Amino acid sequence: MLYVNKGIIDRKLLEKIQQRNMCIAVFGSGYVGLPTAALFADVGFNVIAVDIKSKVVEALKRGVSLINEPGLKELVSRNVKARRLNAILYSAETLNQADTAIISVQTPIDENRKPNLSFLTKALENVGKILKKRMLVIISSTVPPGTMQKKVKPKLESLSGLDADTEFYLAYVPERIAPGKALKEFIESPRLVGGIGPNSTKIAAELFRTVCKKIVETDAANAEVAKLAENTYRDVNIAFANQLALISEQLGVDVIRVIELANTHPRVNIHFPGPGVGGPCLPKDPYFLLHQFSQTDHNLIKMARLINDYMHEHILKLIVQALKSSCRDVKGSKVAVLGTAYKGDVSDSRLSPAEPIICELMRLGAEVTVYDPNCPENFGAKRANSLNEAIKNADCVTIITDHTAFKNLNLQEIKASMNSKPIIIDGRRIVHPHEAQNIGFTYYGIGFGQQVTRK
Ligand code: SAJ
Repeated sequence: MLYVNKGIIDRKLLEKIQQRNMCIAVFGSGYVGLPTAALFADVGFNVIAVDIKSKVVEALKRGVSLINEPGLKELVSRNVKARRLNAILYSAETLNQADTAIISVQTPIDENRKPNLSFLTKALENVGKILKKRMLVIISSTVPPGTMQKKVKPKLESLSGLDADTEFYLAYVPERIAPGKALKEFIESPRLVGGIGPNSTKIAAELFRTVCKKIVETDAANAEVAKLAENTYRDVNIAFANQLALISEQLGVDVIRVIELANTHPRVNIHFPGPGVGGPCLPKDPYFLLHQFSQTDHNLIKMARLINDYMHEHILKLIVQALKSSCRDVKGSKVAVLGTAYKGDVSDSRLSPAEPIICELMRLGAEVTVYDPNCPENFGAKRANSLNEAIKNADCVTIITDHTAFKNLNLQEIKASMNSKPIIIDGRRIVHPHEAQNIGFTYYGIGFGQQVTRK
C-alpha cells in the first residue's frame, strides 16, 4: 500500500520517546502484555500495567509476576521497586497521564472457530476514553486481516473525534514471542511495525527501537497478514511432518530419520511431528487468516489444521492398539501420561494436545495418572507428584510433552516400576525405540514404522 505523506513528523513526540519522557499504559498483563510493560519500564519509561483481574494487579503492585517466564519475575520486581512499573485496574482518571496505550489483550476463537474480539473491543473503548491529541495507540493482539482499518481506526476516531495518523497515531505491532523465550525474543526478533499511516509507522518504530534490536517498518494491513502467515506457515509445516509420520508408520520407516535425511538438503526444513499442535496461537491463527473466506478455497491451511488435530486421535489409536497387542483393554488399564503443558519446558497448558487425549482415555474407562514437573494442570485426571508415583504399576506410559526432564528417562527403572508387559507410547520421539524394545517394552512412537529394521 502506498501512502501519501500528509503530515509532518511529530518531532516533539519523537524527542519525548528518545528522552524516555513518556507514560505508557499497557492494557492486558498476560503472557505478552507483562513482558511488554516490564521491558519498556526497564529502558526507563513510566509504565502502567492495566488489567481487569484484581489478583493480577494486586500481585504486580507487590512486584510479583503471576506469569511463569524465565527472567520475568526479576524484571518485574526490579522495575516495580524502581517505581517505573505500576499496576492498576482500569480507571480513566488514573490513565489520563498516558501518552501511549499498548493493547495486548487475548483474541481467542469461539466454538465456531470465529474470532472473539470482545476483549479487544472493551480495551478500545477504554482507550477511547483517554485518547487525546498526539497520543500513540499500539495494537499487539493478534487480529484477523483488515481489523485495524475496518474496526480499530473507526472505533478510536469516533470515540475521540480525532483523526488517526494526523491527530493521534495508531499502529499494529504484532508480537512474536514464544513462551519460554519471551524476553529474549522480544528484544532480538525483528519487530514488524505497521502504522495506519506513515506518521504512525515512524512514531511507533521509534518507540519500539528503544527495546527491540531490529525494526521492520510496514503498514498495518500487511503486518496483520504477515503475523498470521508466520504461525500458519509453522502449523502447515508441522502438519506436513505429521502427515509424513503417518506415512512412515505405514511404510515401516522411521520419520525422524526421514526428516533428518531430507533436511540435509539446503532448501528443506521439515518441522517435527508430535501428538498435535497446542498453545494459544498456532491452533487459532490459521482460522483468523481464513475466516472471511469460504474455506473450501483454502484447503491447504484448513487441511493442516485437521491433520494436526487428528494427531490426538492417532495417539489414542496407538494406545488402544498397543494395549490390545498385550491382550488388554483400555477400560481398566492404568495409563501414565507424561506432560500436560502444550510444549516442552513451559508451564502453559492452553489448548494442549494432552487435554483431548486424557479426556478420551478417561471416557474409555482407563485409569489415568498425569505427571508434569512444569505445569500444574491435570485435565481432570489423577495428578502424581513425581515420575515414580505416576508410573508405579502403570500398564502404559504415554509421552505428550517434550520437557527436558523427560528426555533421559531411565527405562530400566521405569520398567521395574510398571506392570508386566509394559508399553511406551512416545508422542514426542524422545525415547530411543530400539533401546526400549531391547529392555522389553512394547514401543509405539509417532512416525515409527514397526517394520523398521533393528540397527
Ligand atoms: N510443535 C510441533 N512440532 C514442531 C514445533 C512445534 O509439534 O516442530 C508444536 C509444539 O509442541 C506446540 C505447538 O506446536 O504444541 C506450538 O509451539 P511453537 O513452539 O511452534 O509455538 P508457540 O505457540 O509457543 O509460539 C508461536 C511462535 N510462532 C512461530 O514460531 C512462527 C511465536 O514466535 C509467536 O509469538 C507465538 O506463536 C504467538 O504468540 O503468536
